[in-house]
Amino acid sequence: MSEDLIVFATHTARRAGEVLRRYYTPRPGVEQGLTPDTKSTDIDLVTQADLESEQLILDAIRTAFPDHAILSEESGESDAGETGEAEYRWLVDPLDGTTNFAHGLPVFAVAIALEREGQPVLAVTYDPLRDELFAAQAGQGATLDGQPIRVSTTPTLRHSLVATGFAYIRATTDLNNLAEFNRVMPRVQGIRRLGSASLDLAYLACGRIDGYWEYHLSPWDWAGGALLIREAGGSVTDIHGRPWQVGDNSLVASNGLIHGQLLATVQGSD
Ligand code: 2AM
Ligand code: CA
Repeated sequence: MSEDLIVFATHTARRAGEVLRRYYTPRPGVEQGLTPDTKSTDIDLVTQADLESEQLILDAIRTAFPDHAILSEESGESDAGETGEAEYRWLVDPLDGTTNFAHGLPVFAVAIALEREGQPVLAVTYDPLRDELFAAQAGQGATLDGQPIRVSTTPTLRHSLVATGFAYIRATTDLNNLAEFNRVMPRVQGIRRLGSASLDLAYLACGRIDGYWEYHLSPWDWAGGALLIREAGGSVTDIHGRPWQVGDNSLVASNGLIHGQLLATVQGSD
């Protein structure tokens, strides 16, 4: 993996984070020029910040790597080249934690990942408010602000702090994660619902939390975090325990030590 790619991704995520910082309003009652718009549902908020951050990232990628494909949260898929079969594809979430952002909750990130022939090979997740930058390259470990990170060594589910989330389609599907939540809750030290999947996974990679599960998210929410965790020594599977792949509809991640227990509890097979 070229050093240029990680330098590019880091620089671009920081610039996009600057955009989010500029638009972020910690006191949402006070008008600061932010105009929340509505997308598919009234809780799926799109903001100007989201679109401007995305534009910056897409422009940067197209200029630097015109033959790479891009899959981005707001713009969808854009193929590069004539065949539409690029070797590299960027997965871009210009604002992960949109609902938090729109409410002034300081928990959101820019998430940029790169796949090569369908496999995540590079990840950068940047929290612009804490100025924390998580990065990983396949086979080269994961870092937080340049320092190597590892998953936790918590040995049992009972002592674990875990995170989950409830996708926006929760009102229209039976797979709304509530039964799973009920099963996990009494068996762990605590559950957190941060509202930013990319930060959940980055926090798992650096040992702040021990486990995570969620359904129904998109490749850009998960791909970079999955690489961060694997490179930090953790496990990332689907709900059935198979190695997680881009496109899967569920993701269970852990420090590895609690993976069997967490899977069994989420599945209800324990
Ligand atoms: P977002 O802020 O970019 O929308 C919260 O559980 C996490 O779920 C966030 O990372 C949020 O990303 C993501 N999310 C919620 N609903 C989603 C949906 N319908 N599709 C993709 N991601 C979703
Ligand atoms: Ca997202």
